[in-house]
Formats: sequence, C-alpha cells, structure tokens
Amino acid sequence: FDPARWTPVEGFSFTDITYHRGISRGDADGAPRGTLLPWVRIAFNRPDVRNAFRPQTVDELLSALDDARQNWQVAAVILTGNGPSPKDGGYAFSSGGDQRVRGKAGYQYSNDPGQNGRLHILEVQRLIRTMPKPVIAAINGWAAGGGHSLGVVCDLAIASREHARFMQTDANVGSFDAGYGSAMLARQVGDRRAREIFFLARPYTAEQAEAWGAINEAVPHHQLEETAISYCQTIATKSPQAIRMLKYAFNLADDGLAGQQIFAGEATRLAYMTDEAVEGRDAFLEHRSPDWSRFPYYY
Ligand code: S0N
Repeated sequence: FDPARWTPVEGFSFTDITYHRGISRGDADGAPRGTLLPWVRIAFNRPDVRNAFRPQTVDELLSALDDARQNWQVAAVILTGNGPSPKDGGYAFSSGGDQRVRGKAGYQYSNDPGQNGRLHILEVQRLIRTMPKPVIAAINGWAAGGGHSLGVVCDLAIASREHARFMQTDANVGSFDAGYGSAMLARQVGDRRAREIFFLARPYTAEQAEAWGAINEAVPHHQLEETAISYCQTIATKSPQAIRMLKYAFNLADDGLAGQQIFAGEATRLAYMTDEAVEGRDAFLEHRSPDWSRFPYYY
C-alpha cells in the first residue's frame, strides 16, 4: 500500500475494511498531484485473523462496493487485503468466514448474538459479478475458503509470488460454496483441477494458480499494487460502454435469466439513445401516433 497513491473515500467510518480512491502523484500519472483518479481500492482490514470476514465486514464490503458501483467516475475496483499481521507478520487476502463468530445457525453479529446467523458474503459475490465495471483481486497473501471464492468471482486476479497462497478449505470446516466459488473455478481451471482444489484442500502457490488459469498474473510482491493500478489505468482508457457490455456478455450464459436480464437492461439503455426510441416517447407525450417511417427494418 503506497499512501501517496490513495486518499480515503469520505462519508464512511469502516472498522473491518479500508476504502480509498486513487489519486495522482503528479506528472507521472498524467494529472496534477492530488487529482482523483477513476479507480478505488477496497481492502480487508483484519490482518490479525488473516482478514477473515464476519457479518460486519460483509456489511462494510457491500457499502463500499455499492458506492463504487454507483460512482460514474469509477472505472474499476481493486479488492485486496491489508497486512501483514501485527501478530506474526503473516499476509492474507482473506481466510473466509470468521470461524470464531460462527454459531450453530451460522455467523453472528458480535453485538447481537440472538440474531439469526447469516454470512451474506454471497451478496458480495453477486455485487462483484453484476456491477458494471471490472473488479480486480490483488491477492497479497492467503486466499482461503470464502476468501478463495471471492478471488474466483472477481473479473481479474493478480497475486504476489512471494506471499499469495491459495487453499479451498470449505470442506475442512463444513461449509461449501456450491455457487460461483466452485462453478466459476471449474470454468477457470477445468473440472478435474477444481474438484482437486475443493476435495483435497491442498495449498497452492501463485505460480501454480497462474499456470492453471486461476489468476491472470503472478508478480513480485512489491509490484502487486502497481500492477493492479496499471490494470485500472488501462481499463480507464477503454470505452465504458464496451467494458460494461463485455462484462455482462461474459456473464450471460452462466447467469441464465438473471444474466440475460442485466444484458438486456443495457441493450434497452442503448436503445433509449436512438432517434427511434425518442420518436416513441415523443409520440406518446404529443398524443399522436408514432411515425416509424424514418426507421428502416435492418437485416
Ligand atoms: C488461512 C490459513 C491457511 C493461514 O494459515 P497460517 O498462516 O498458519 O495462519 P494461522 O495461524 O492459521 O492464523 C493466524 C490467526 O488467524 C486466525 N484465523 C485464520 N483464519 C481464520 C478464520 N477463517 N476465522 C477466524 N480466525 C482465523 C487464526 O485462528 C490465528 O489466530 P490465533 O493466532 O489467535 O490463533 C489458516 O489460517 C486457515 O486455514 N484458516 C481457516 C480457513 C477457513 O477454513 N475458512 C473458512 C472457510 N469457510 C468459509 O469461508 C465460509 C464461506 C461462506 O461463508 C459461504 C460461502 C458460500 C456459500 C455459503 C457460505 C456460508 O458458509 O454461509
């Protein structure tokens, strides 16, 4: 984490995550020093427990991700973990659900032990999946259990050669990501390897993850943030509409009717921008029949 490249996003008081907006350091970034840049960094901030997430962490993740989703000046999101741990120097992206707050019925808010347990991390997965901009996992250390699955769900993933380690531990602790965490992993690494990763829960390295297609790139640890930012910089040079349509196109087949609905919503947005759609609106407002004669039946 290079503080010169980031400023806290105002309006939030998070404890379990940090949320920053990219800022320019000056000429090298192509904008005057301090200019806001079109990407954000969301990081797990519980390094003493390998960035395990509890319900409050998930609430905070949802708030930050939704803010990034709605901000029309943000082109891309980096998801990562803060660290290393002050206790033992260990690095983590995330070790998944916090097993210490797991009750009989699920995960509990610490301030309300009577509340029905739930770990709504699947809502985070869906938000990453459906937000109209790429989310880049910068995997700086352990990605285990539900943390492993979050990396899988992100659009792109980069990992530290020295510190990133992957292990799908769900079956060790009696949980199972039977949605994106397993299905998308099988798309990425192949069915045989995905079953191995889940059934055997063996640790694997960033180099193995890269070779298997589970991540885009393994880079030296000191280049992890720089690489993630360079991905954002490149994405920010592309057509926002093209990136959005491409993301939804990649999702469409696997997401069934939900994927079709999102893609179709974007198609409708584009259609609204045509003179033909404007004619339909104007005709209604002017109490006349629409005149479609100017609009050809393309083939
Ligand atoms: C990550 C591991 C491999 C790191 O090992 P290492 O480096 O040896 O560190 P440790 O000494 O083990 O850990 C350091 C300290 O951190 C604590 N800690 C680590 N992980 C957790 C955790 N997940 N919860 C709570 N505490 C954690 C350690 O206890 C230690 O603290 P001290 O020093 O005080 O003892 C290794 O740590 C590891 O294997 N961790 C556990 C990984 C794991 O099994 N995670 C849970 C898997 N399950 C999920 O994530 C659920 C996912 C989920 O919610 C979900 C997803 C889809 C569908 C449904 C659900 C659902 O369950 O609702």
